[in-house]
Amino acid sequence: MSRTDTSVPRFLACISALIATTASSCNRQPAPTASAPASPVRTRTASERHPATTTAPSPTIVAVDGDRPHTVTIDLGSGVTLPLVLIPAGAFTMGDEGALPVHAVTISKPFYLGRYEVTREQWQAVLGDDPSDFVGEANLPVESVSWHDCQAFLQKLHQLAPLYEFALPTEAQWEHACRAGSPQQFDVELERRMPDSAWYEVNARGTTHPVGLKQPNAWGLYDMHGNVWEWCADFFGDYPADPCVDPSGPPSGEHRALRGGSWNFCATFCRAAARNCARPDERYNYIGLRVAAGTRK
Ligand SMILES: [Ca+2]
Repeated sequence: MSRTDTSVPRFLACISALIATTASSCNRQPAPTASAPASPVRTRTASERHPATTTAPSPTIVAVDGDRPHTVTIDLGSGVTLPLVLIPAGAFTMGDEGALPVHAVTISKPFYLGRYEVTREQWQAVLGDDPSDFVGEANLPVESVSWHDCQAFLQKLHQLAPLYEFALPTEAQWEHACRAGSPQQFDVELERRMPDSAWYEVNARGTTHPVGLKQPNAWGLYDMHGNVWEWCADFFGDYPADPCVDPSGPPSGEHRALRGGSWNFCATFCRAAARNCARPDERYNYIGLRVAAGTRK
């Protein structure tokens, strides 16, 4: 598999990708990178975080639909659950005119993906703390979590539900799930549909919102567009030009990939193909996560 020029430093690659995905009507939001965060937010220390208030959960799988479940719901204890949707295998065209090169991708096997962004109460049920800047409803998406924080969450989640291997989705898995079978390359209708399908800078009123209030996509996933950016597993880097199967990004890098846009970004950043990135130790109140999972063999 060949790749485009990888001699560009990762930091510059990150910046250039953001410039490429920024429409002329939306060029006042700078990139959320180490040197230029996208909004006036801060990274909080552990001592500033909200104290733990939950006891140890007792998770079990509480709902399976059929022999090959379309959805599973994992019990995290204390009445908190984590619904997952089975995403089918399939081929799609990854990227668009703002995220080049457009290339053919095959996802070779089904996987599970969170129906919603991980919420404050789910994070607290698993790890016992609440790092979010925005407090209020328990089903607000968790934010102010680093990529490394997410690994700790996923590791603990696996201990609680050992039938599943939990991970962040790859960028390819995320975009496959976001497109939900749509062949459309550049979503020209996105601006029109955004108020119904996403919390973004036009309607979010400067804050996150409880998950699941907007219309889901064709595969039943909520808030794939907007609310909070979602960490992906991949190092951030240039796309391959050739067709590939189950791509997982470059082997190394300084930044990790982000997808989906957020409450403080405009519509073009919420495209299925739009890319962003941040250093894995950075925490911002517009970055959260969504869980991917496979069945353990
Ligand atoms: Ca989102």
